[in-house]
Amino acid sequence: MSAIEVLSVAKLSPFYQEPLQASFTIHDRVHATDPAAFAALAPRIRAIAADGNSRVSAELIAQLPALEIISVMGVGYDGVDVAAAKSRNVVVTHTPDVLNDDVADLAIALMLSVARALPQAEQFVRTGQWEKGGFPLQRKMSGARLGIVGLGRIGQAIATRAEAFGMSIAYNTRQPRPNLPYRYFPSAKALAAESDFLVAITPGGAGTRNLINAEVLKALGPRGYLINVARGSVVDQDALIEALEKGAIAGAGLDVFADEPHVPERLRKLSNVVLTPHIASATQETRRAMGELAYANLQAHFSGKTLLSPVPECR
Ligand code: NAP
Ligand code: 8YV
Repeated sequence: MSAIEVLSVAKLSPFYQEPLQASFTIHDRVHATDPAAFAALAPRIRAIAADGNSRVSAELIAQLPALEIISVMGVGYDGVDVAAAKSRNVVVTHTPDVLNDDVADLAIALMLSVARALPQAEQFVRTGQWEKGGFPLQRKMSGARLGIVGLGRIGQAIATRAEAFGMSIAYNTRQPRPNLPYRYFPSAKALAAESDFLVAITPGGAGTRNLINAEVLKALGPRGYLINVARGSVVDQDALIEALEKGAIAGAGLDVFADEPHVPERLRKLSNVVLTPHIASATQETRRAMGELAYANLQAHFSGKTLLSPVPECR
């Protein structure tokens, strides 16, 4: 298959890059680094390899007349213009399910970290402050009220873990899930008002932009924590910083940000936040599984086999 030419639009994980290189001819980010070379090879590109943070615009798709498939190594594909792809019969695939455990684990870790002030407690020991007295009391997570905005694959994995912490679980989605044993709220604001911890785990993109806004944060209130493991775009970041600075909410655990990898200094300076660099799926095991699935989708496509995991719009 090495004659098949693939444009990679991100610095891909070796778990995706290496099998790709063994099977296809890869052009690594040429569209961004060498427009002249890209113009020459664009007519031959039959696939795009991307990750969950990649932008694949209608403009890029339009420049690739032979494009057949966009395979994203990530479950989120909000950076891909799926409508533009579909209008050209280009199929889009992603990597659902294989990362549910890791992302749910990190959501729980952020909840515990921010409520129990784990980064500060760790520093307290390292800097010798313990010698001078005990660490201030923090907030109990077990038994608290958890609100999940987005009860899909990952949201349900978070709920399962939270059950073991004796938390009462409620959620908000556009469509209620009556088959699940959790209380439904028709809006994120109504859910926030009844939550101690509010976890955002929806897709990103236009449909969820600033879903968690100033009103939702106000409803969450001064004893409430926001956890965002979805996309930075899901939360109004300016409103969040203001709420954190004023104590309108108790704190936040954030894995994703509005303009990654840039995190505003105002946010970085706050002590009531725990910040991680978009690492929810970043374990060896899970990134391997994601890379294998992203690669397997390309292999299946070019072998005439059924795709393993097309995005819902392309099924
Ligand atoms: P999924 O199974 O498709 O679940 C998405 C959930 O969001 C569904 O329950 C959906 O329900 C709900 N939803 C969509 N739009 C909504 C809205 N406007 N208001 C309320 N709920 C809404 O997706 P998943 O596999 O759980 O992944 C979710 C997202 O997590 C990904 O798209 C990605 O952005 C993010 N993620 C982040 C990381 C990270 O590294 N931090 C890693 C993996 C995934 P309805 O359709 O009924 O509304
Ligand atoms: C990674 C993610 O950032 O799957 C997603 O949607 O956000 C993460 O798993 C990324 O996609 C790794 O390629």
